[in-house]
Amino acid sequence: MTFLPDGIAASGIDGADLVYERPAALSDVPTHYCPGCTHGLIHRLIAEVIDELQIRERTLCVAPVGCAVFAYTYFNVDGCEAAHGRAPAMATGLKRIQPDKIVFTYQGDGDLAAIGTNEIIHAANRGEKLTVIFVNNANYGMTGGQMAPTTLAGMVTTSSPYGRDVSSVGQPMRVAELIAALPGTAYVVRRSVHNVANIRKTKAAIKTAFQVQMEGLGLSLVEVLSSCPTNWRLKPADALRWIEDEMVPVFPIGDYRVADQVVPLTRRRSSRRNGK
Ligand SMILES: Cc1ncc(C[n+]2csc(CCOP(=O)(O)OP(=O)(O)O)c2C)c(N)n1
Ligand code: SF4
Repeated sequence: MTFLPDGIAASGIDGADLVYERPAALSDVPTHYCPGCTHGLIHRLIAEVIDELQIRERTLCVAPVGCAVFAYTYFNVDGCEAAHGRAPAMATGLKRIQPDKIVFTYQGDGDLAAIGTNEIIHAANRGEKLTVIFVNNANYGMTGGQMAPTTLAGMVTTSSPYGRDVSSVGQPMRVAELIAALPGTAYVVRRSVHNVANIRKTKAAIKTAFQVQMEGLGLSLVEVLSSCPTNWRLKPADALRWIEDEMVPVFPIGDYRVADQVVPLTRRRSSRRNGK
């Protein structure tokens, strides 16, 4: 029997007409994310990629501390919960004892760029063969919207009520640029999910990042600009516009490290898209 949410059932749409299915790599559980939050969307992109690469049975997820703390319940893969910021260290251990597994961390900016800065920098420098999905929403979402290393200059948060003062706390940290400078990395890019075109590009980048790990090429990291309508005090659609207007100029979308061995992976996909 096809499960139809109440709204769709009431609309009279036949379940047989639905083509938008839940990826096998996502669990069938209710979400705890706020309405309009793009964490769930990013989860879906990762799950679609895991399905397409047929790696569900050998993928391990390392969940962070932050709004994605329950990520291990949403992905239908084996998973672990790491202490605040320690996901790359835990992932290193998992990958080293089971090199045939595909190990990814899913981390917010407070988790990765504040308390976990040390872990990510050293994992990248060592060239651990991991995939890191780094969700940048410019604040500490889960604990009430405090200032994070990625908070924009002048941005008001619960712990910077007069706006981020860069003369005392520094400029927003550009993680993709920072990590790309480390020699152990193979693929480091920044993407965004504020509109459909960018969502598609984000999915392609996540796929490349997993393929880089499958080929054993080095650390791959995809930074994703993500919305936090609740703490930004914006409606979901306005939050997406805020990403485009305010975040993208500070955190430019782009490729920051694509190692020579990774280039053929990206070419293969674009020639398939062009029907070659
Ligand atoms: C050692 C430790 N310090 C602080 C906390 C409190 N804490 C939990 S989540 C969080 C912020 C997470 O923010 P971020 O990583 O940006 O993720 P988001 O919630 O925005 O997705 C903090 C400070 C904690 N759980 N453990
Ligand atoms: S607090 Fe922000 S990041 Fe956390 S679930 Fe809500 S909207 Fe998403």
